[in-house]
This record gives sequence, C-alpha cells and structure tokens, in this order.
Amino acid sequence: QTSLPLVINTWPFKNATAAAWNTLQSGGSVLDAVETGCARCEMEQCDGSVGYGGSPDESGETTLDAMIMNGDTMEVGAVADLRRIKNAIGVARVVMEHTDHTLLVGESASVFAENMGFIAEDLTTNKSVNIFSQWLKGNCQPNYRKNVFPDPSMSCGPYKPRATLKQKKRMAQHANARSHDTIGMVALDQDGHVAAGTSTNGLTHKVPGRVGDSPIVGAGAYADSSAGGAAATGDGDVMMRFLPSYLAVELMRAGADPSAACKTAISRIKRHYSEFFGAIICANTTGHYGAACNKVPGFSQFHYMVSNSESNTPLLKSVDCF
Ligand code: SD4
Repeated sequence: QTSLPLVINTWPFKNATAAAWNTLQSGGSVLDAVETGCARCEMEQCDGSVGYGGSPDESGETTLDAMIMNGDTMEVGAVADLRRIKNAIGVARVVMEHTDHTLLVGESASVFAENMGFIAEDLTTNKSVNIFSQWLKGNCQPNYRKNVFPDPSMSCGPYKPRATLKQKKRMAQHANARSHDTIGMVALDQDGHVAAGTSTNGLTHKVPGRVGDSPIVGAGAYADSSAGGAAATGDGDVMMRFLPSYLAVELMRAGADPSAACKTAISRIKRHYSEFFGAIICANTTGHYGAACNKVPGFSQFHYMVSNSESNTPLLKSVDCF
C-alpha cells in the first residue's frame, strides 16, 4: 500500500512543508515543491540557519549552500559558498536546468546568478553583525580551526599552528554546540517521481570558503525515483565523508525499510565519530518514511515534518536518537 504524494523535511520548518505540499496539490512537480519549500525557509530565515543574515563566517559574511536533485533524470544543480544572493535553491535549480554543470561555487556562482537575473543583495543583517562582533570581542576564538590560536597582538588572526590544552577544550565544545539547522527536503508525487534538495547558511564562524555537506550530492541529499530520497542535517564536515543520503537510498533500494536505512546511515558515521551531531530523513517510493539521529548531550530527539494524504496540515514527527 502506498502513501503518496509525500513531502518530508528536516526540523519543524512547518511553513516550508506547507509551501511544498501546496505546490504539489496545485499541480506543481516534485522539483517545484522542493524548490518552493526550501525557498520559503530562505525567506523566513528558518532558525537563523537557512538563508541570509545567519552563520557569519570568520570575516562576518553570510554565504549559502544549496542543491536540488531530480530523481527521474539524476540531474543535479548546486551552489556552494554563494554570496549576495538570497535564493540559493533557486540558483541551484538554474544551474541544473540552464547548464551542463552540477556545482558552481563562490564568487563565480554569484556572478552566474546575477547574470541569470537574480538580485544581488547584502546578506548581512543586524543579527549577523552582532554574532560577528561578539566573536571579535571574544578574541576570535577559532570555532573550526584545529591546533591553532589567534595571534594575541592582533584583533583577529592570523592564526598560528599551535594550540594550548585550554583552547583545544574550547574548540571541542564549539564543535558539539548545535548552531545550525539546514532544511533538507524530499518530495514524491502520486506517480512516484522523487526530488530532493537542501538549503543552508552553513556554520557560524566557519573558515571563509568552507563548504558543508548540503550542496554535495549523496551527502546533503539524494534522490532516485527507482528507490527513494534522503536528506541529512548536522555537522556537515563530518557527515559528508560518509555520503549518508546516498547510503540510505541504496539501502532502501536493497529492501531496507526507511527507518532502518536512516539508522544504518547514522551508525556508519558513529563508528568513527561517536560524538557527531546529525540526523537524516528518508522516504521510499511507496511513500513510507523514516528518520534517525545520533544521540549526543543536548540532542536526544530529532523533529521533522511530514505532509501526506493523511492530513491537510503538516504533521510534526519526532524520532529518538540512538
Ligand atoms: C552544514 N549540514 O553546513 C550543514 C549544517 C546543518 O543542521 O545541517 N545543520 O554542515
């Protein structure tokens, strides 16, 4: 028995789910649904970790990562380290539909977007300026650099390759802090077409140029209309080393039920990084879905949203981390 159509996304980003669901209901494709849903979060700045004005990097700038995947054709469009453009998932879709490329990055991705008609805007807000200036006041303690410390005679950087024990401890704490919530979404229609996508502003105080898992195919998301779709959220630097979305989809193809597939994808990472922060959602071609997350201090339950024919409004779901 099938339970289609279906929209599922990470975190309780209910308006994004509703936007995607309404798109499907009004005849839009699964790609339209994923794009509209993720774009909704970009405009609403979901949790401060999607869209403009969040997660300033070490130079104070907000940069965006996004991807979209068509599970029928296996086409992908993605952008990483995108600057000045708010609608990252929109640019990702244009990369997919108007180029033969998969991933555009940095300044060149922004110039591409501008050329394709996207408006260039400052992605900084009062909030992101505040986050950045607090960090400057705190002596620019590195969040994501290892075995370095800022030159004490400078207000910020250059970073020197050495770390005191105290700094190492502080870095470990930062790495565990949950300061990021990407939207990852999978949509399936009545006929079994699958699409998946992500959008995020990454990590606060990341090293400029850092790209997370979200725009990486098979890491942040994956879709294959002959097996299903998946999307991940969490510590992308670690998670992208394991292609968890690809793994979950392949396990479902081999017959695993979605919850088991998600759990195995998380377990694979846990073997090497027991303390990583992360979660994954997935759905198979019959519209059955599941989720899993890694239990760490302060993160014992993961919330996500589902819309399907069972309800007119998005349903808040949760899974206990293990
Ligand atoms: C990243 N995976 O850039 C994203 C952040 C995230 O929940 O998903 N946070 O690493």
